[in-house]
Amino acid sequence: MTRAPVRQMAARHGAQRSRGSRARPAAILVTGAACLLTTSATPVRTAPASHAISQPAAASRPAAAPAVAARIAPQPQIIPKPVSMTAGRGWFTLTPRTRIVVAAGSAPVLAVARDLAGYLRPATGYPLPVVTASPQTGDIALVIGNPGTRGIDTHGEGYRLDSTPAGVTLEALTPHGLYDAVQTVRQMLSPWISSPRFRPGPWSMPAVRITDYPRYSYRGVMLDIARHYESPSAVERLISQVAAYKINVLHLHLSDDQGFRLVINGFPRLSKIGGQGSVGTHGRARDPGGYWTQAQYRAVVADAAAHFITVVPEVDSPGHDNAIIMSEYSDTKNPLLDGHPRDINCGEHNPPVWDYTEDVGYSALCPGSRNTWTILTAIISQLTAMSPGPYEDVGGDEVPTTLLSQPSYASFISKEAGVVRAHGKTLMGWADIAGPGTRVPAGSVAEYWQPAAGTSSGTVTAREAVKKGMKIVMAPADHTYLDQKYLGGSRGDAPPGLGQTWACPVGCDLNAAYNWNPGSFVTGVTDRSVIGVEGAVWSETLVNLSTVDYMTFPRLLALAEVGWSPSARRAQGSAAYLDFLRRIAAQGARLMAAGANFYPSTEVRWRLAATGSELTASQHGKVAGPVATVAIPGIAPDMVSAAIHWGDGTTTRSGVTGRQPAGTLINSLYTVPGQHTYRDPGLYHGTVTVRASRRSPVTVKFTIRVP
Ligand code: TNX
Repeated sequence: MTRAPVRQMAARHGAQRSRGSRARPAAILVTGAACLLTTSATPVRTAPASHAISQPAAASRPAAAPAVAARIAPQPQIIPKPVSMTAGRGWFTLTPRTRIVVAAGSAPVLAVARDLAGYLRPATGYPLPVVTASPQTGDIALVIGNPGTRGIDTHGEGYRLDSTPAGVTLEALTPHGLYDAVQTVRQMLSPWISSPRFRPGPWSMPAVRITDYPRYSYRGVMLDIARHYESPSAVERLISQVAAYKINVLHLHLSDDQGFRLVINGFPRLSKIGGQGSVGTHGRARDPGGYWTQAQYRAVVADAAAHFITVVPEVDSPGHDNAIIMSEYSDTKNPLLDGHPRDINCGEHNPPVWDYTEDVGYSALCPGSRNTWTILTAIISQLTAMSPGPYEDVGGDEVPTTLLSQPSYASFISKEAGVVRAHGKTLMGWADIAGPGTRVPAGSVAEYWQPAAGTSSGTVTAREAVKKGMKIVMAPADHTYLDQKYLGGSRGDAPPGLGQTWACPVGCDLNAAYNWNPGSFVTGVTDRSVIGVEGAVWSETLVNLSTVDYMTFPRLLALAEVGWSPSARRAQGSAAYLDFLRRIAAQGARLMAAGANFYPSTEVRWRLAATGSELTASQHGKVAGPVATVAIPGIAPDMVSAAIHWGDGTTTRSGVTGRQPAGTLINSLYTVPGQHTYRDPGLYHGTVTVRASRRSPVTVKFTIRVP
């Protein structure tokens, strides 16, 4: 049975701050600006720098600029959009003296403070000591207290962020809330803050008060490491990327027809044999697959936890199980089995055969086989023991009635629900597990995947789930399946050669990911049942982390906002969507600076961002090197130009250099190459103005030391 018919069939059928000691705003601004200006050895001949992101050019403001300091700061471009944001006056600027301060006695808060320091140190080069002390002027303080969200924020992730020129206070009920606040802080700084290497700044964030808490407690990304293997380190990279947008669940799809990715004690064949394939392997020559040891799995779970991300493990059953069947079918000598494990196979082929295509719906474990339950119980008991989160996901999707009748499927799920409960976990699965006849505990979680809205027949599983007292994670494929093409059919072919179209015949770009409401998508399924949303990264066509990133970003940012921010009228052309597009325009540079691959969606007018260099000339005053680094997603280098003002009265023109956007690879950051000879020694302050068509030009400073 092929994929499309099966899916069509399924579709049918502060507490108050106690920091009175801080100085008044303007004083800090004057200090910061003066400090930068006094390093100047020669007169500065520059146009004032401006920055693509709403960040002040602290260094370019004159030393005595109280009028500027008192200006209402521009709103920061944050995703997901905070619940409330009130602009203050002036900016807070990180300096080499900034400390990150926590009150005595809380290890988890200290850990979050260290995370913040870890995020800010590489690009700023500042020491940013984490200290247990009372906050002073210029510090960032992390406080467990009452951010004013108690009662409305039922998930404990609420926080308040107060940024003034005198300092920043993050206050939350829990360390998780503080961690969320830290992610917001990162986005209030220039996008270059996410660079792993030193950038010259300035590091200013607008004065603002943010009060924020999530709409849903479950904001997930699902990664399929079964269709194509991903290493633990690749998954950890993804974890660090998604944590920045307050994603708090990583659902790992560990097993499917083409691969089983985890060592299970007592069943070494599951990984040794089951771990070898991938979609498109064609005899395993091209992609040898792979599997994780249990130590590696634990390490990923711990890494996720350090990012306040809960891992939801999934071993799909009773369908999508060919890798299990192929591994155990002839495991006749296994003392844990009864000598004739071939009775686990209820699939289309007997004996079973490998199928490395994208087909689904041809495999099933037999409900009546003791061996089936021995194997599944071992898997569930080992997975639950290694997974501290509340959920154990049994999959349960897409088993055609030609393989298992509905009663037989229902009794399989009911029995498996008992195994999960016996291991102390909450049952989770695709919404198929809510289907006719299944007995599942109230409070179990159904993940709704049908690309069907309203009352259409595909929506029935979601309503059945509600009737059974289940909670719902909304993942309708036409809004959340991140393996679907961005553009398809008559609208184009992006990305070329990658991605599926079954749920998105003309593609699903940001518009699809953003413009829907999980709480009213299916008639009768409201926020009383919905606990969140998930973006599903199915990997039939995704062969490595770079392609995973390309399909995941920027769409996951839209889902992160749908999952976190308050309900709004989200539709093509709506104020909410236009506002989102403006804010996401600032995220391209951030993703690029962090080294993430992404699709430079044509729905976004990606902002041009640049950062200047600090260079040293030769003894003879000669300098040759990049004077600035430029982020301009999706624009080829020959469309970008720069004018370099060397700070000694001369100006030269330049292009930029770097890798073109190609296939499924975003263009690189570009650099502006410069060559110049200075007559006199000194410290020169130059500026570079970068232009690209239909983008606001950006001017940044650079410095050159001439010995
Ligand atoms: C649906 S719907 C699947 C996966 C595929 C994916 C491809 C559902 C729960 N499963 O098996 O990988 O579509 O888009």
